[in-house]
Amino acid sequence: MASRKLPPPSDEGTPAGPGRKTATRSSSRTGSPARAARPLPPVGSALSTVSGPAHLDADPQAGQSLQTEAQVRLLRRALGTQALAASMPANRHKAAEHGRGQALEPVAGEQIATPDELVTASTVTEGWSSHKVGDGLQETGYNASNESLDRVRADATGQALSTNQGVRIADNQNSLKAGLRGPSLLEDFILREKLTHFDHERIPERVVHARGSGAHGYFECYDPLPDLTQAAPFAAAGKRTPVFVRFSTVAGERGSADTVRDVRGFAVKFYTEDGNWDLVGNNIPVFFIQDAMKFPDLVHALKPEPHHAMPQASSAHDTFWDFVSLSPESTHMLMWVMSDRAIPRSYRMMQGFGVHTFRLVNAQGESRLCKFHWTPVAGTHSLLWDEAVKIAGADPDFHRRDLWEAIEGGLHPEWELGLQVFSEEEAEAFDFDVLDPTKLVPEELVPVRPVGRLVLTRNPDNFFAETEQVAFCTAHIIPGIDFTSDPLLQGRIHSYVDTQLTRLGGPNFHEIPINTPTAQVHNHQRDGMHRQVIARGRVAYEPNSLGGGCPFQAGRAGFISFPEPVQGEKLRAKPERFAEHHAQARLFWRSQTLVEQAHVVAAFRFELSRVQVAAVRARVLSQLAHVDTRLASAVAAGLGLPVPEPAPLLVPAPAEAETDPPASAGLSLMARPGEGSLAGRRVALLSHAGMDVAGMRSVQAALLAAGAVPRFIGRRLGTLEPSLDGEALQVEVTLEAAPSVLWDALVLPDGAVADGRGLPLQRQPELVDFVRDQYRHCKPLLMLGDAAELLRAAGVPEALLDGDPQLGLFRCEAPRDPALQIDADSVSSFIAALARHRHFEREALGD
Ligand code: HDE
Repeated sequence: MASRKLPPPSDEGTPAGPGRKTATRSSSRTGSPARAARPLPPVGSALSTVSGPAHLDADPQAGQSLQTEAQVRLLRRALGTQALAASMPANRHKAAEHGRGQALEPVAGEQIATPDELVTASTVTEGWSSHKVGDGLQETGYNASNESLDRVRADATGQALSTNQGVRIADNQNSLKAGLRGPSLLEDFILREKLTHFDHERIPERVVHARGSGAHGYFECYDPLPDLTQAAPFAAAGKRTPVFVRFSTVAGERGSADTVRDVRGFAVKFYTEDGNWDLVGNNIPVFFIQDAMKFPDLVHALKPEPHHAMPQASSAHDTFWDFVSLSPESTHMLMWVMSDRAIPRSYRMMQGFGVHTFRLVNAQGESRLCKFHWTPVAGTHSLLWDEAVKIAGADPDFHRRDLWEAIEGGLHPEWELGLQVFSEEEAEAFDFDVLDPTKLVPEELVPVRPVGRLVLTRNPDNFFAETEQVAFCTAHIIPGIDFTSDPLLQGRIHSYVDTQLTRLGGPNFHEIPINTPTAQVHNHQRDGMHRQVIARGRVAYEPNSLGGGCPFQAGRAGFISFPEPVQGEKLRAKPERFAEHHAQARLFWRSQTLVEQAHVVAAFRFELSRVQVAAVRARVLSQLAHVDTRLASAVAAGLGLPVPEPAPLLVPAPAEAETDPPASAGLSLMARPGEGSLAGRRVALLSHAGMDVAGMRSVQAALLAAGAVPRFIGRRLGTLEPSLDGEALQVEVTLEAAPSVLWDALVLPDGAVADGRGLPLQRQPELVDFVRDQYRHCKPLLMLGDAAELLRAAGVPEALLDGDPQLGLFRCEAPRDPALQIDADSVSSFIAALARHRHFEREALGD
């Protein structure tokens, strides 16, 4: 039984809406004999759908002599329509379609109010109600499909199975057969509907960015920015705009692993009252190419090679490096992609960038240029390559799980939005072109101004309906934001809408609930595959008088493109200033710490060692030689190659090729350690029979209080033998289910010398490996009591090569008497070290 009580359906053709009277001959509307003496209006024409008299009797009393309610309503509509059309004798705004002045100051369209809703309705029977059609009393001028997602959220609790036509299914186990052992019958519509739907469950995956995860949340503005932009999200301090955000990898297919080396997508859909604004960015502020014309080539080179469809989700193959080594403009981006930016620890711990230079436009029509930056409150942290590779096997959903778990656990991921705002004149003075998407604007030239925060508060109900069907389009902008002529951005304005036509099956993808704006949608676009909206009325064109001119153009209240002066010849070529390709790659290299530089070298070595064609390797090295000789020689050494001559510069670099500044601190991952919280950090509490449970429990409590996610991990699930203090412990997860790479830190219990069966822990290879990997991946370790023994057995050195004491290894005398507190100082030092993420000083740099 449906829980919502609806009024009983009325018979077709019977008016039942409030205030509507059933038409009978005795109805007061049908008139008294005295009234019947009045001349009958041309009711036959009102009842017809073609042609009509030269003049309609506009006598408001005319309807009183009619016989039925339908006649009354039809005539009422005909009279009202005539009056409405007559009130617009001409298209007064035709002149406003011409000339520059009109473009800058478009007029608002003419709007005529009609006192009678029926005049603009599709039918005069819209008030004839039933469960299905409703009572037709919807708010005129309103589009109910813009309501919250609740309107399409379905809940089957307490409901019987049904077909898609709502017929209840008696048996969901057996197909309909001619006899128990006989063939299935063609008439089994239940089986056929089920199989047919299943057969078509998949839609094409995104051409790029196929693998992703999304979440709902809000953007909150710190201070209004009326001087800069009229964009709705920045209108008032504390204003919250709902958002849906999708993070993604680029190269891999929908089911590929999260932790591959790749750029990450960072796409934000703002549902503003002025329409949807999509800021479709990446976690790297620059791109491989400078012109949309090269995007299909780039992606074809990056994707699995077409003959054998390998490798999956990896740039470490010949075609990618062939392409980029012949495209020196990609050198800067390659530096970022070979850095640890391309293997983030979590979506929550990476920056986001709009990449292109955009425009902000204020209400006075003044414009400034702008770059968008998202900075994670949790800081920028990455995995190590060895870890990323192992995680891809241990948990391919590592980033998806992390995001989901954090949000479900109430640890709402947060980023600060910052703007770099500058004028066209300032941009002219830079030694690069701001329309070139392979260049960033160093923060030393233009500081980042914080303007608001993004908070993710809610996971989607359904991955397909929301995360898969969400359609981000760079063309989705709102008043206050505008494009620049960046030739990569210009191509994207086309591509995103276009790709949805195939992926989401037609031009109505904006009606899929996750894509519908919260702003009202009214236009004359009609029909097409999967149309949802039932547009009321007969008018689907503009100008019109029959719909009272509605929907009318908004004039100054609508989107007005910034009147950027454009002139010149029609040319297929790049600006000369786009020819410089290495200065910002060098800026990036110089701005990295030694550890980060070592990781960049290792990544180039790895990728190029997977390449088979030696000439391609050499060509990459000849590009790196332009960036830095130390970088080029370190990569060359790993490949057994000599340091090559720098590649000839086929296009002379512009004179001002040196970067200003020579280094930019903010380009290092280490520049943003975060606010020091442990939110969502996973800590393994190693457990075995005979261990000291009380000590571990107090560490567990301290970690939980700090926001981390500690879990007891052991060789087997189940209850451990009671410990010395008699406390039993449930193992929560096994070493197989969650190997070392899935944890941010490790705590070893007191009593580590042997497990309850007397088997020395040192002789248990999986434990030794676990400890070794934790150490190798520079993670903090806390050892209670005698646990240091296990560390020694795992071959973990107690001091660094240069004799410095180890950082990130903490010892703590755990009292076996549960009444005594564990050494709180060691635990807090361990927690502080965990917040710092890693102890890279353990890594032996060099070679
Ligand atoms: Fe995209 N890109 N892209 N891209 N892109 C797509 O749109 C494209 C570019 C980015 O989570 C596609 O809906 C062209 C730069 C993200 O759903 C497609 C060019 C940046 C996402 C497309 C670029 C991006 C996409 C594939 C060069 C960073 C995922 C499916 C002119 C600023 C959005 C889809 C999501 C997705 C085209 C370059 C970011 C084919 C033609 C630069 C985050 O339309």
